[in-house]
Amino acid sequence: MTKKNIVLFDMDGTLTPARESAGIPIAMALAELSRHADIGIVTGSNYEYLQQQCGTILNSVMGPDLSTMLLFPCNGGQFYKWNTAHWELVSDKNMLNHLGEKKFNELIKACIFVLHAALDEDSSLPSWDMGGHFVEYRGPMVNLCFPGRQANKAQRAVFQRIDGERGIRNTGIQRLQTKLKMERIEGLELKLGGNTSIDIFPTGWDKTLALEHLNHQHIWFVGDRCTGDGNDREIYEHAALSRRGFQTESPAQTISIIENIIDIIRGKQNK
Ligand code: M1P
Repeated sequence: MTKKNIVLFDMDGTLTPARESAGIPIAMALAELSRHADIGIVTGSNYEYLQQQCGTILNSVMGPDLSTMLLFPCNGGQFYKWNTAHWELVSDKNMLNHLGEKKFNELIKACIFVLHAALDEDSSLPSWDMGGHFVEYRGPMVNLCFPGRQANKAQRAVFQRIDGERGIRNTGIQRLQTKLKMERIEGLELKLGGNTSIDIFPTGWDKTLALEHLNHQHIWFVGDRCTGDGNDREIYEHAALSRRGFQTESPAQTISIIENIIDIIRGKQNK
């Protein structure tokens, strides 16, 4: 039987440090939570990153019962359920089909243009070390990553510092918007999902996509980027309408929020 409550979590900055692995304390907190509610992970990242970063939660005896868990990579554009011994892909949105091949190709060209423009900006711009794989098509979204998806931790840190000083990604978003307008490509959202990249997806394909797959009575959400242009904002606002939205600053704070949610759910169950 479906539980009444599901608690959805963002991944980077909420369950794990950005692009790093989850710790044992958060896995144990989720194990306790799974006795009271179903659990979902809703991230802008793809399935491979989710498995990589959440190994401690998903593959350890200390983690939650997997039958209580749902995975929503790519903002919920993909949906995975635990099926006895493996994660089964239940639904997968396709941005290429949605846009059509011609517009999709123009979008990829625009991404490459923006990357070039950032690097050519001016000769005084300090360059960042670069890995490969700068434009990643994930099915439900495209990710444009300035230091490259294969950049290592040190390379990402250098880019993050320069981006903080010069607003490379914000300028990238403005340039991309102008280019897309020139090509008459409408209906796309551009978001600073993580720390080094821009997520690009059709309007409405934000994290609220996950809600389409849920029939729980109470939906809770915990994320770290819940305001302004943050990629948790839309789903946070949905949960906050019924006072079930929580903003966190770190995985350590998320553990306290989980304890609080368990208390609230248990309090209601005992009434
Ligand atoms: O935190 C979610 C984001 O994680 C990565 O961002 P970055 O590598 O730029 O820090 C990406 O997977 C991004 O798509 C995702 O939204």
